[in-house]
Order: sequence, then structure tokens, then C-alpha cells
Amino acid sequence: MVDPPTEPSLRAWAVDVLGTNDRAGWTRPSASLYPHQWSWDAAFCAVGWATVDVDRALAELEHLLAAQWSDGRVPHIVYDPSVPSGAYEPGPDRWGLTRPAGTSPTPTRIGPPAGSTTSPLVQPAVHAIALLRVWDRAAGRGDLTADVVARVATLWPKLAAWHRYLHTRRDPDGTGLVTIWHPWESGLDNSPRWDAALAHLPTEASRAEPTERRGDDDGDDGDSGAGSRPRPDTAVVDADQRPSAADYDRYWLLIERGRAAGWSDDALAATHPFRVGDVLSTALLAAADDALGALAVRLADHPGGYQVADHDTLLALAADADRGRAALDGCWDVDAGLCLDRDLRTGEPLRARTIAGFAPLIAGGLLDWSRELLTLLDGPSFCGAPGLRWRTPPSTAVDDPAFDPRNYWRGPTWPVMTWLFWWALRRGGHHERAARLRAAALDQLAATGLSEYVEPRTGEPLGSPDQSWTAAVALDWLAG
Ligand code: 9WN
Repeated sequence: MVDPPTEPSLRAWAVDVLGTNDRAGWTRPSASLYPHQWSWDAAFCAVGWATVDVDRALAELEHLLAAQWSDGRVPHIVYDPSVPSGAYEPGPDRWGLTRPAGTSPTPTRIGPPAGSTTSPLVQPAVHAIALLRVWDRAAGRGDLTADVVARVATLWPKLAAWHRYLHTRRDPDGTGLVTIWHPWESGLDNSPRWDAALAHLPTEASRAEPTERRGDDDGDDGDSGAGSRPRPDTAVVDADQRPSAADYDRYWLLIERGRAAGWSDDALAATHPFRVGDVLSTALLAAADDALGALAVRLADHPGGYQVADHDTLLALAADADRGRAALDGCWDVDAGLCLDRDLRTGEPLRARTIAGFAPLIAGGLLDWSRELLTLLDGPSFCGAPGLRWRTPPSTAVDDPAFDPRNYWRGPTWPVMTWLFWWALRRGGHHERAARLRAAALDQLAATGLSEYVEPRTGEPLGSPDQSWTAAVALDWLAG
């Protein structure tokens, strides 16, 4: 039997994972599964890098934001052109955004800036939360050089434009919720949260039988411009740990429909067959609005600092955050004792008992629900479930019929989500609880290593074995 690593050796291991996945200025989430730069992974990587090298942490966010679209969106994937075609799917050509060589750009068509190849989707806006943490880490170590301060000041308006995009273009119905067009935009891809909103979409099997059509009232299924649907992921990780074939059929179908709409948010808001108000993305955006406001104050207060926002801009940011929180209030479900996502096609709440339901805790400032949520978090459906090896939150309630302890976002524990809960608990002043969660998370990492996710009862490491954001949060916890 091998002894679990000590804290110094866990730290060395985590530094090694980030180093191995470093592509000279940005970090791939995993060597085996995810060879490009992902949006919210980059934010967590910056938090990890900040414990080692503040310049490198800022470079991570700078690389991502260099691919920001003119409408403010920060793309979910920034593709590395040196990665062989087919190594990851969907590859860069699947979105209908790349131009054949020798053709000129269409001036009216939205897309990534020249020189970047990206997906048109987004992921949760945790970047300002990460940048604030990078700043505070640098300040704590006396590393706030003039260069660091200037680079943070340069990132600030880009993040403000990103938040503006989400508050406006991604709230076409004025619900106050962040609207997503694809489960990948939630970051919790195959969570049971999305089962009901996807059920009306045909799978490849049902499309083969033209008579069997589910109740899709949104017209045809789009062209099949995406072509073949290879799954390089299941050559690397057991299929039972990944989304199902039916999930992927629907993911590709949504890409086809997005391509047909030219990825215009207006067109998607009118006709897209997956339009969902995402409570976790809304909560993270509200918390990130707060972080952006705090960063503006830190920048202004710094000797020789920068005025990145005037008083009105700061008030508008606070109002945006409050609108998000008010929307979460409206998604509270008394029976579930959780906040529920909303299917904007039908207006119905999406009934699933998952970690996303704790959105008010993540958003902060919603004291009304926090006592009930803390009791639920500690109780037998989540961290206090009998048979769990560590008291860390499983991604789906263990007593929910959809709970599947080895399958991706349908049950396993994700260290990166544990970190978000820990961060939110500290922010909410629940210091003892946060300390207990950190201790449990570090025990878990010492036993399981730096895998993407973990079977919550047996502790089996699942998914990619050396995942950058797991290494990053380990480093942040270990740095104190
Ligand atoms: C699709 C990179 C990403 C994470 C997501 C996680 C997974 C991709 C995939 O990996 O999603 O974006 O191919 O499964 O669900 O949260 O950002 O680590």
C-alpha cells in the first residue's frame, strides 16, 4: 500500500500538473482529454498559478481575453491550431465559424477576432472572481508590482464588457437569469438539470425512424452540417464516466441549430430548441460582478493606481448583481429546498436536485435561504450522505433517482466545485464550515490524486487523471 502524499508532495505534484499542461502562456485542462484552452478552466488555472507565479496567472487570463469577441463574449474554447484535427471534438471547423483558406471575411458576420479560432459558446463567468484572488494573492506576497497593477487595469474593462454581454445579450426575456443555448455553457454538461429540457430533442436513434418525432414545436432539426460525430473522449476515458451517446446526439443537434442561426443571440432567443435560465451561471455572475466592483476599488486605492470605473459604473454593476440575486429568489423551490433552473421554452422549472441548486449560497447576499441550504448541504442528500467517503458535495443528490456515482456531472464529486463551495462559505462568513470542507477536500485529494472527478463513495479517481483545475484548487488550498 502506497502512503498518501504529504502536503508538500501534493503541492509538488500539483505544480507538476500545471507545468505539464502549460502551453507557454495558457494551460490545457488535461493532456489526454482537453488539448485547448477552456474559459472557466482558465480562471481556476489562474488562481492556481498565482500561488506559484503571478505573471503566469495573469498571462492565462490575457490569453483567453485576447480571443474575446467584439460583442463581449468570452468563448468557451480557444483552439490551439497546433493540435491535430480530431484530437478533440467538436474541433474548430464544427461551428461554422472558420473560413475556407483564401476567402475574405463577411463584414456583418459575428465571430472571433482575427488570429483566434474559438467556439461561439460561453461558460460561467468566474474570471473576475479569479482575478480578484490573483490580486489578493499578489498583495499578500508583496508582489503587486506596477506591471501587475497595470495588467489588472487592462483586464478590467474587458471583463466589464464580458459581464455586460451576459447581462444583456444573454437575458433576452428580461428574467435576470443567464440564458444558455447549450448544456456545455453551464459547465455541468450532462447534469440531470438538463434532462427535461433536452428530452424533446430527437436522438440519432429516433431520427433514423422518421415517424417517431417527439414534441418539438420549434420546426425542423436543422441541416446536418456537423458531419460525422466521433467521440475521441471515450477512447481515453471509460464511456460510463462520460455523457451518453444520446446526450452527444443532442449536443451535436444543438450545434447544427446554432450554425443555422449564425450563432446570432437574437435568432437563438427566438427559435433555439434549448433556451434555459441557468441558476448557477447567474449566481456566479452576481458574485463576479461583486468581485469586479471590489477590483475597481482595489485599483483606485492602490498608490499610483487606476480609475477603471466611475461611481455610476460601480452602481450599475451592483444593480446588475442585485438583479441576478432577485432572479434567483424567484427560482427558489420550496419542495426541493433548492433553486431550480428554468426552461424558457416552456416557462417551467427544471426539477433536478443537484449542486447547482445551492446557487444562492454561491451568489452570496441571499440570507433568506442560506440556513436551509446549509442544512441541506450538511444533510443526508449531499455531504452527510451515509456511505460517502468524504464530506464533500456530490454533483447530484445521492437520493435522487438520477444519481449515478461514476458518471461525470451526474453524481461524482468535483474538487473544483468543492473549491467554489469553500470559497462561497468563507465569503458568507461561515468560516468553521469552510475550514471543515477544505480539510475534507485535502484528505480526498491526498487519497485520490488530481483527477477530474471522484466516485464519492469508493474514492475511485475518474475522468482525466491529471486535471489542471484540480491541481489549481489544490495549490490554492495548500497556499492557505
Ligand atoms: C465540453 C474542460 C471542460 C470543462 C467542463 C467539463 C468538460 C467539455 C467536454 O471539460 O466539458 O466543454 O468535452 O466534456 O464539463 O466544465 O470546462 O475541463
